This record gives sequence, structure tokens and C-alpha cells, in this order.
Amino acid sequence: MILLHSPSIYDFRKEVIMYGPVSDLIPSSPIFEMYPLGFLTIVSYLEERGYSVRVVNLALRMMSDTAFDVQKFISKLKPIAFGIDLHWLPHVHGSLEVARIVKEEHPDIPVIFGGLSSTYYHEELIQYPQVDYVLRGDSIEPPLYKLMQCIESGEPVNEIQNLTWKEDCLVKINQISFIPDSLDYVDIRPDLMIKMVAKHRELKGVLPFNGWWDNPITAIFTVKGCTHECLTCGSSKMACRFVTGRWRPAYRSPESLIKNMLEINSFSKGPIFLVGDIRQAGDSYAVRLLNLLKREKIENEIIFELFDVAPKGFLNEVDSSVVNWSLEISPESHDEEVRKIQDSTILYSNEELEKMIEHALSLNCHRFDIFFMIGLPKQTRQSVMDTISYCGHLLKKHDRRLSTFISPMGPFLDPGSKIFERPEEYGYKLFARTLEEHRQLLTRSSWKYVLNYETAWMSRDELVEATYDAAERLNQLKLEYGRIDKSTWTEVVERIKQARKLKKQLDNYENKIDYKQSANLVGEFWEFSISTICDKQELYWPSHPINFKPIGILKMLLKPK
Ligand code: B12
Ligand code: SF4
Repeated sequence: MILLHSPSIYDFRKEVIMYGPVSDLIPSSPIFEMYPLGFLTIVSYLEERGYSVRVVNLALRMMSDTAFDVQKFISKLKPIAFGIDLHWLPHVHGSLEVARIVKEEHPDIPVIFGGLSSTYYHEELIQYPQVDYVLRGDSIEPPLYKLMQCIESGEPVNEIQNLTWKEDCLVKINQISFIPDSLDYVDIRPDLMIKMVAKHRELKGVLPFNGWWDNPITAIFTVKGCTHECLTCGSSKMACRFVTGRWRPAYRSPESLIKNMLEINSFSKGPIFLVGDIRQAGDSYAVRLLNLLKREKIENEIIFELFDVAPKGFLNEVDSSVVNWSLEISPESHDEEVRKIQDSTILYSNEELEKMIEHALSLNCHRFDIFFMIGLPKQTRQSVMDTISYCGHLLKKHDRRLSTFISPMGPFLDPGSKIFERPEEYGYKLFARTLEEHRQLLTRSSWKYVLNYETAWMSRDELVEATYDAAERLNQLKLEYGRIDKSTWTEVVERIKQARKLKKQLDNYENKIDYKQSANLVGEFWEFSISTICDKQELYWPSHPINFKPIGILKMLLKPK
């Protein structure tokens, strides 16, 4: 099987689009070159059952090599099936185009789609001639294995769980009935990824994002589903019930997490990010995990995500169990009212937040990242600027270990989220609903027109302006409180200035001039969509002189399947 990860927009190398700072707070660039973590569980599950699986990060290969010819590359591949992720909705343009190329080159090789957005839009997605199967749900490894067997043997697929497919031009839909209660049925096997690199002699196609080699952060998922109800989240408690049929979260056992962390530790010194708040599964789960961490003394930086304010006892426990640790939390707004609307299950005040920060920083916490967002219900432009003043307050009060970030919610509101499903009720206006409408939005000239929403409190124009205003002010505060040096400050200032200028140009052009003629602008647009609201480097932990352990890598290469 070959798993292909497409760029968000195909072919971004030729298009003249100002993507905007939609990816400044994640490792990816605006074309979202990071593939889903789920690729790794698919690889493990299928490889352990005899299939050879190759991951090709087409997005990263296209980014790294302007001459990389996707069509030619695809024409040489001959798998039993191609798998393409449409997990994040912003990939709707790229994934459908890559699928079209696959079909053009290999009309007889099936194309399987999967991921959260594929699940939400399965009925529309299957109508595209280049899509043969959609596997729905947040966990699909066993049904995918069965599908591969059926494709190989020619047997009918009508018994396969979670499957949507076409038969004699009719769309057939099986229920999502594979919804595991525990996630321990599959491991993540880094050794298989290392072997994949050796086998295909190709590193770029397997790397998760541009720059990973220098900042080798790895993410480990702890949970699928959530107990929280963030209005804007496509994987909240309610969204999961509606989209993937999951009624309660499923967790990976602490033992499975530790095994995975030890494997990562054996070849990499990079930080390990635990996706999901480990307290969600209950105190005993968190204690079990922390006890295992204490026993294993893993030296990699372990980053814990907090969904709400953690009590002192928990932080003390982390401190006494983990060698190197950091925290991150997303209060979203300084305004407690806005925060309460965004997630009614979270009720913490700024005072409680600050007490927790103080306590964590009095321990050995290496770094505490605080994330805020633009585009929330009841949030005005003034409220965004007040959030930035609050960032200033936090930066002033604490040492360099505390960082604050802000980003716009975008490019799209998540399908399945309460806000997407009932926009008017929450004061939102949607500019796209269907898959095709979103695909078309992605071809607009700038991120202002790509955004699929505006709110009763900020128009699309105001959302964009508020983003640049906030970024400018935060950049200034970071310089003032010693978080960045003068040259980083200057670069961000310059990029914001240019981004504003280009935005104005595009506003003038949008309906009049064929701006796509301006091929010479491609590079410029790209440049002013990366690190405009902060320097991407601020996201990373200091790297080691040598990030990897060659002996560990060698051992993994020699490890039997
Ligand atoms: C961790 C995480 C991230 C990590 C990335 C981790 C990664 N590489 O997967 C970071 C922080 C970088 C991130 C970034 C983004 N994220 Co995010 N992320 C999550 C989070 C919290 C958990 C996802 C997870 O770990 N899943 C577990 C893994 C193992 O499963 P999986 O990857 O989903 O794969 C399974 C299935 O989806 C499916 N599947 C996936 N791909 C394929 C392909 C095929 C062929 C098949 C058959 C099946 C299949 O099978 C897999 C195995 O069972 C979810 C929220 C949540 N609680 O779920 C949001 C979430 C998925 N992200 C979301 C969004 C919007 C984004 C961004 C676009 C935000 C932004 N503007 O920056 C970016 C896009 C990043 C990119 N591609 O470059 C939305 C998606 C909504 C939507 N429908 O589009 C979610 C639901 C919530 C949210 N708003 O954050 N994200
Ligand atoms: S954004 Fe909120 S609802 Fe979504 S996964 Fe995170 S905590 Fe859960």
C-alpha cells in the first residue's frame, strides 16, 4: 500500500495565493505538509500482517524540490492500493487533485480515502470519480486490512466495517461499527519508519514536516475522542458522537505510551509531545503513567498538554517523576466570559491560571507555552488587543520560560463542531458548507477570502486586521521582555508590514485584475505567509548538537518485523 499526503493546495508552487499565518503556531508551513499520526498506526498494523506499506509525503517533496514531478513519480508506483488522507479539511484541494493524477496514471488501482474530513463528507467525497473507497471513523486499521485483502482477492467488500464505496454506480454505506474502546490494539513502530527510509532510500518522503531534522519533535497520541466541548472543535465530545460515532474517549494505556516513548528515546534526543491531557482518563491513569516515567527516567523533554488548570499536587507529581518537562495550555482568551462560551466544561479564572503558572515555574518546568486564539464567539477586535495586553502582563511577571502565542482560527471552522453545525446560534456566518465549496475557497487569492467564516463581532477583514495588529503588538512585547532578540523582532515587523501591503493589493485585485498572471509574486506570497505572526523557531525547544542516536537507529534497522 502507498499512503500519500498531499499539500493543502495543488500545485502551490505555481499558484499565487497569500496563505496567511494559518500555520504559524504549528510546525507545518501553510500548505500543511504534516501527515496524520494515523499513517504510523496504519503502517504498523498492515506491516505486522504482511503488507508492505510506504508513506510518501508528497507535500514535503514538492516543497523541497521545485522540479519534483508528481505525475511522473506517481506513474512509477504500482501498489495494491493507494491511500490518501483527507483528515484536515484544508487538504480538500490537494488530496482530490493527487487522487485525480493517481487515477489518470493507474485507472485500475483503487484509491482509498480516510481521516476526519473524509468521514464527515463521505457521501459527497465518494461521488468524485477518482475516489473508490472511504474508510470512516477515528480508527480504521482492522477494516483497512480487510479491505486490502478483498482488493487483492477480488472478494466482495460489503461486510467491511466503516466503509463507503461505489458499486455499479450506486453508493453503498456500511455503519461505523469499528469504534475501539482501547487504543492498545495497535502500536506505533518507529523502527518500521526507519526501515522504510532505508528501503526506498528516501528521507524527505517520510519526514513529518519541513525542518523536522533540525527540530525532531515527536507527537504521541494518548486518546481519541474528548470529554470537552470546545465550540469550535471538530473532535469535541459532541462532534465525535456525530462524526465518528464515538460516545466516549478511548485511551492508550500508560504501558503502551511508555513503550512508545522508550522506542523514541532509543534513537532520538528530541522532545516528545503527549497529545491530550493525561488527566482526562482519571487520576489513577495519570499516576500510573507518571510512575512509569519515574521508573524509566526518560531524558527527552516531555511536553504535557493541559486542558484546564492543574492542581499543585499534579504538578508536584510531574516534577518528581519526569526528568525534563514542559507544559502547554490554551486559555484561548484572557476574557473569562469568552473562554466560558468557547468551552462550557472549563471554568477557570485568570487568577487560578496564574497561580498554576507560578507554581509550575517554581518547580523544574522548563517551559510553559500559553496559546490564545482569534475568531472566538463574542470576541471583538478590542478584546483581541486586551488579550495581548494580558500576554504582556504574563511576560512581565515571569521569566523566559513562559511564552505566549496567538493565532487566527483558520483557514476553516471544523466541520462537525457546534459552531459549524449551528453557526447562526453562535453569531457566525459560514461562507462554505459542502466539500466542493471548501475546495473552491482554497483557490481564492488570499487567506481573507479563504476563511470559511466571519463572526457577528468581526468581519473577515477585521479578523485579518486584528491578527496583524495583535502580532505586531505581541512581537513588541516579546522584545521588551527579552523573549526575542532585535533581529527576530525586525524580521517579524518587516514580514507583517509586507503581508499588510500584499493584502491591500489583493483586495484591489480580487475582482478586477487577473492577479494569477503575476507569477513573479509566488515567492513573495509564500514568504509573507510564514513566520508573520511570530518566528517559527519560537515553537521549538533548543536542539542538541547531535539530535539522533546512531547506535539506536542501527539496532532498529536490524530489528525483525
Ligand atoms: C494532534 C493534533 C494535531 C497535531 C498534528 C498531529 C498529526 N500529525 O496528526 C498538530 C498540532 C500539528 C495539528 C495541526 C493541525 N490540526 Co490538528 N489535531 C490534533 C488532535 C488534537 C489529535 C489528532 C490525533 O492525534 N489523532 C490520533 C491519530 C492516531 O489518528 P489520526 O491521525 O486521526 O488517524 C486515524 C484516522 O483519522 C484515519 N486516517 C487518517 N488518515 C487516513 C488516511 C487513510 C488513507 C485512511 C484509510 C485513514 C486515515 O485512520 C487513522 C488511524 O486510525 C485533533 C483533535 C482530536 N482530539 O482528535 C486535532 C484536529 C485533527 N486538528 C485539526 C486542525 C484543523 C488542524 C490544523 C489544520 C490547524 C491549523 N490551522 O494549524 C493543523 C493541520 C496540520 C498539518 N497537516 O500540517 C482539526 C481537524 C478538523 C478538520 N476536519 O479539518 C481537529 C479535529 C481539531 C482541532 N481543531 O485542532 N493537529
Ligand atoms: S479543542 Fe477542546 S474539545 Fe477539541 S480536543 Fe482539545 S480540549 Fe477536546
